[in-house]
Amino acid sequence: KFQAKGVETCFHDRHIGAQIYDGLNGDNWSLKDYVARGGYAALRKILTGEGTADGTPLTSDQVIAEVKASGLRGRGGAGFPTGLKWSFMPRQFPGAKYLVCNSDEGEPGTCKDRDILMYNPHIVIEGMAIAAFAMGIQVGYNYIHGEIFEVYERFEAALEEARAAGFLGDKIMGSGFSFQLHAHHGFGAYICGEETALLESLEGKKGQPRFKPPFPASFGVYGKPTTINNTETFAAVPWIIRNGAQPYLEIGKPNNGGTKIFSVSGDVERPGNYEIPLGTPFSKLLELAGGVKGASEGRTLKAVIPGGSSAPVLTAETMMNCTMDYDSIAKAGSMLGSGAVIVMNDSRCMVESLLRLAYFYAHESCGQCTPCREGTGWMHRVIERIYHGKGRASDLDLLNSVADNIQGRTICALGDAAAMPVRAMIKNFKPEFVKMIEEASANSKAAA
Ligand code: L3W
Ligand code: SF4
Repeated sequence: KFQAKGVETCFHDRHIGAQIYDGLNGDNWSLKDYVARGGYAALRKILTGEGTADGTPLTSDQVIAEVKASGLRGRGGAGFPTGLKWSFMPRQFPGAKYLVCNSDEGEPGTCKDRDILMYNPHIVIEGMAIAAFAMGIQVGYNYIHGEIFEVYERFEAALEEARAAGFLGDKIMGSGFSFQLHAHHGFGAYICGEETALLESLEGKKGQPRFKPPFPASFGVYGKPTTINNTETFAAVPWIIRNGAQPYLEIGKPNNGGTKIFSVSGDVERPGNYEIPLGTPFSKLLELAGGVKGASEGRTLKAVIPGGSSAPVLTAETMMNCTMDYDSIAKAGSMLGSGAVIVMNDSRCMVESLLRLAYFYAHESCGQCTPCREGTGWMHRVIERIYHGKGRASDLDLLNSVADNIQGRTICALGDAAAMPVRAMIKNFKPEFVKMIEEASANSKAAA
């Protein structure tokens, strides 16, 4: 009855200072177009030395050092430093080790990775090949979300092109480096975006998260060392290798270098994906997205979820003082997450919005941990009764208590992701919840 949906319309042509979207027109995804835009030059630079200062190929240490120096932070949600993660991979490990791209984009509001794979698939292939070279990996998988089959087909087509051109496979560009990359089609469960559930699913098992540690860096696919990064993270790598770490750092803010794609949805005039430098004021992003929907009829900004449904909601006032980067949003009490910006104007009922989110998490809990399995359903039922005029005076304390008993007590971050929005909505928009509960109480007294 309540469907938690992401945005339905995506655009690929709205960007400023773009690195990933640069030069895209919606049709020029193929290898020939990518090469014309400078594609695979970064991989060539590494493997053949073409374009390096002294004409010598780069070593894997040099590639990792460059990515570390760029300060690139993981674009999937946690913002973990990419170069540091790559340095965890034991390069002298004697057996198999794997590279995985997490394209299981399922966070409500997030729709950036599917656009990258659809309109610029080779940038991900090149980024993965560079990562594989840096970590001495020979096999990689791209795990693609199950509900976007056309994106899977597009990526498969790009893989075929890359193999035929010698950018994937044995002895790439005549070097000693070989890398086989495969696409894997998921089945649409949100939890498979959690990295260890994804690995389980990739192995053909039920997608349920594993305990961490051990982290995938030491125990990943088939128990082997595995590095897993988000699609957008891999897509950022070719630019860094081509142009250098310093220019990348200089786009954005200290500790928040480069561009980021934000999926702007909800009450804006032009919902879509926008690639902008990290550190851009939120007001500028809102302006790019056409401003608040209905502003000409007097509608105003009420609230924003800045980083996907897992991120705590922020009030309009707080958000208008933020810049779009990891540190500014964290300081404001939320998280940049995967960059899904859900905008709500003053027509929105926050109880109803929270009800949708609570339904989503209750539905998507994998059921392994009692606090998450029972708590998400419990929170949903309490919010549902508030919304349907049957709320009780004690319900807000009850919701906070259930949230407290979920957060930090589960195997994976889904429990926290379900608890945090509940607490933030009640904290920031309490009068709306109280009003609904008081009206319910007054109505029931009148009926009696
Ligand atoms: C080795 C250590 N590796 C950490 C690695 C770890 C992972 C990365 C970040 O959650 C968030 C979550 C969602 N040795 C390590 C280590 N690592 N310490 O670093 O780890 P972690 O645990 O901080 O984050 P996570 O479990 O990856 C991701 C939030 O993102 N989120 C979800 C977005 C969903 C999508 C989507 O649908 N595509 O992006 C949105 O906000 O709630 O907090 O690789 O292995 N000592
Ligand atoms: Fe499954 Fe929820 Fe536990 Fe994560 S927190 S493992 S989704 S039950």
